[in-house]
Amino acid sequence: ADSSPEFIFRSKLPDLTIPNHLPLHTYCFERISKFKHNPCLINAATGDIYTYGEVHVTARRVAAGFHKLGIGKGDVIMLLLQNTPQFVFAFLGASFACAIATMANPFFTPAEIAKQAASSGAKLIITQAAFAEKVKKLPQENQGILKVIFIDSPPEGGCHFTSLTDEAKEEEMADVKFSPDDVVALPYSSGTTGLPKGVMLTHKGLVTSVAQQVDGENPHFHIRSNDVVLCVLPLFHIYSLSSIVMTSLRVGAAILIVQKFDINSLVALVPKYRVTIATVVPPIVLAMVKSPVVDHSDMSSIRIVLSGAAPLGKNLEDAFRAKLPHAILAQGYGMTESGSVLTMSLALAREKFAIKSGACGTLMRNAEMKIVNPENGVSLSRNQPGEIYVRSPQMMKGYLNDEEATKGMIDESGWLHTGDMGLVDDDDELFIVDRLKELIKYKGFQVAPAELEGLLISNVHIVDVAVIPMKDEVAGEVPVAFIVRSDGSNITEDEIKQYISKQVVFYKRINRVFFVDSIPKSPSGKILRRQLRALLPAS
Ligand code: AYL
Repeated sequence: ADSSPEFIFRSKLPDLTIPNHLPLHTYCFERISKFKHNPCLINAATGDIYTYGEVHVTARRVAAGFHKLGIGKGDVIMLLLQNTPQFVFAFLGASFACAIATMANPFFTPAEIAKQAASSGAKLIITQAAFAEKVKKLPQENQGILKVIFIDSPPEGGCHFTSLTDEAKEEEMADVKFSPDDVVALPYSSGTTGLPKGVMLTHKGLVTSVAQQVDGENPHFHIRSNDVVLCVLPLFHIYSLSSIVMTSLRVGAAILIVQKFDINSLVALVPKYRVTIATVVPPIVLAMVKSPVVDHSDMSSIRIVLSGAAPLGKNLEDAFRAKLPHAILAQGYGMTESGSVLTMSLALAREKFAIKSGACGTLMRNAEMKIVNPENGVSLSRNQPGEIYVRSPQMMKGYLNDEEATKGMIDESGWLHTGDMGLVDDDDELFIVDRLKELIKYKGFQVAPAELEGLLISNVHIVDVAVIPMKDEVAGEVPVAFIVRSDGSNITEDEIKQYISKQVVFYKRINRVFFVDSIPKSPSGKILRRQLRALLPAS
């Protein structure tokens, strides 16, 4: 591979100067004087509206409140929240305080939450009364946790979010020494293999990612200050945080915060708030296509529907375009480790390009991409599928406390190996054709096979196991298990499913169980997942 030529792909748009020496919050609010009185956050659940000025002050007060609690530079705050304005206040507050926000799914089981709290070294947890039971024992079990704060009614003796903001003044923020390489966000992702790991995203990386999307003369993702952007995707996922919240903040758009996807409430919210940009995942595109209520609703305000985080089939894209012809349907592709978005459709640019159905977009500016033959490492030219490698300043600094996993992901020359298979066509559009890595995507949510395999193997009735994805029309993929039962055991499919569902969040539940005599493995003991995939019933 050393002597063969390298084919390095770049954006079709010119590179831009990115002010990535700035802290994330400074960058996001850089132009706030232009839209201080404009709506920034709209809470769909209550109708409350917070202007840019209000969000800015509140975030600074939260930072001051953190300081009063002894939370400062490099300390980790765990956000265990559904989509709420307080999520944004706390995330930005952490940035102002030079602290780190780790985001977890509030629907996680107590065990899943405890794992992330311990792994991230969280000192503070910010959550809702609805999840109080799940975190009740945490401060006793995990001595590092100083406090649990509730954004709504705290349980007896609990602490309310307003205690952070009410008693603190902006001026009381700590004077911290900031470096662009400081970590600001710590989402969890299993990457190409193994268990979920803390992904260290820096101020520099996230500023770069937002700038790649919305900055410059001809922004790749042209959001305007008069846009109303739907935020129904969970804020604990980097897709939502980056491509909805941070991009909107930078340009002064309004963010409509919605807690839960439901097609009936969506079709009511769109005309009510004149939503212009709907950032979604493929199952929402499917629901919009299938649901008859969409036909009878006023969707005319929507100018962009952005789908990402999981594959969107060409047929579904075409069906959607036929149904909502006035809207631009575009795709974004990225991963948590790559500091979110890597490619985005250029139909979203200020000066639009024509795009093809099924494409995942074109590489962002200030980044490099290679397509590599996974068998021999040879760099491939156009129209040939191979593993997607990327190199750019928005990538993660590494996995928290896991140098080995970091090395497995980013090679010595700085290329991040995505574990996705794709090709770049003659028009610079990327098509994802397959996934090499273990990862299962249920409606865009990550399911790590290693996590389920670990739980299953600890069951005495099971001697060997492999978990792989199976295609599913609604979820995209669901996890299924191949199980080798221990001698004499007749544990059933249902018992295995129940054993897992007690321990994990809903989307990690095992959908089917296949009993086998052995799990196919390579000489080095790696599960041959492809062979197992071939055994699945045809869908
Ligand atoms: P993670 N098509 C096919 N597969 C995709 C796509 C897509 N458009 N987007 C993501 N994936 C898969 O870390 C792919 O296997 O981040 C990728 O490696 O939860 C994996 O999902 C990464 O999963 C955006 C648009 C961020 C997308 C994202 C990616 C968030 C998903 C910002 O604007």
